[in-house]
Amino acid sequence: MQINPQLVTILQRAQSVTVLTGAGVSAESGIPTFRDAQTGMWANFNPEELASPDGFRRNPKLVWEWYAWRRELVQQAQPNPGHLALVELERRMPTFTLITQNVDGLHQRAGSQKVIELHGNIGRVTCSAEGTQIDSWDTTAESVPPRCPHCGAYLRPDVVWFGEMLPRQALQAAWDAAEMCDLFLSVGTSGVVEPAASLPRVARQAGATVAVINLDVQEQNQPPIFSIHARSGEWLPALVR
Ligand code: BV8
Repeated sequence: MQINPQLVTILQRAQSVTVLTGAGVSAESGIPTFRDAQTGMWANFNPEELASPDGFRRNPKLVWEWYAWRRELVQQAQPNPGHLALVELERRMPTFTLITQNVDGLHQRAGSQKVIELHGNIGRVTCSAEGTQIDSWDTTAESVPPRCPHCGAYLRPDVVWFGEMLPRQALQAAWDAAEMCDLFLSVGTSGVVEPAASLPRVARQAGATVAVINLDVQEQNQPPIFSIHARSGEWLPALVR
């Protein structure tokens, strides 16, 4: 795969690179993206309803089971060449920030050191009443979802649901990283979900070159904006080759 020579030159000259990833980066690890029709037993459910406080209030058991199914997929998944290329880019760049919307922890498993998780992590569980992280709970209990060992409220995945605020520090760090970079890469995201979707614009307005790498974009290279129709698992390794 050929990388646009103008982009190669920009990367070579860049002191600071910020990357935003979405579900498309994990798609090549076998994890369905949000916009893919839900597969199998979840085909009839709208992820934006399941991933919401109302959805959890309405049917905590269903939502807990949806996350248990996704957690299983994540545990069986392996980081793909796109994740590994971002580890190499982090090693190479004087200043590098990886911001992810993904909740699968695959960037950390690939070896990325500094990952800003805007939407939390499906591998962590919190008390739905106190918000405290819970590392273990009584798995023999009948209750689904399990109950908090401290207060008895339902446990929930440590992710940001639609309609919930993002972790303030993570969002501020992401905003700062967008504002101070020379090159901003948006990879494998439909750019629908706010406030993450605003980060490329923040970078552009601060003077950065912005490259969007996605499967549902038209190829169009008008520096300082590049739209690249490519698979993240092919394009990112070619970038760091
Ligand atoms: C907030 C964790 C302030 C959970 C996620 C009305 C009421 C309330 C809020 C709103 C409202 N209207 C709008 C909002 C704001 C809302 C929002 O943006 N809604 C959207 C749907 C319009 N945002 C929020 O609610 C956020 N909070 O704003 O708080 C507030 C509070 C109250 C009231 C108002 C405002 C919270 C958003 C966080 C939601 N949680 N995840 C979970 O995972 O279960 S978001 C979820 O979507 C995932 O994190 C996912 O990553 C993310 C975004 O999707 P993408 O990553 O882009 O994935 P997607 O499937 O969309 O696209 C994949 C892309 O990859 C595709 O383009 C595909 O072509 C491409 N692709 C596929 N394969 C490849 C590839 N590209 C390259 N290579 C490949 N191989």
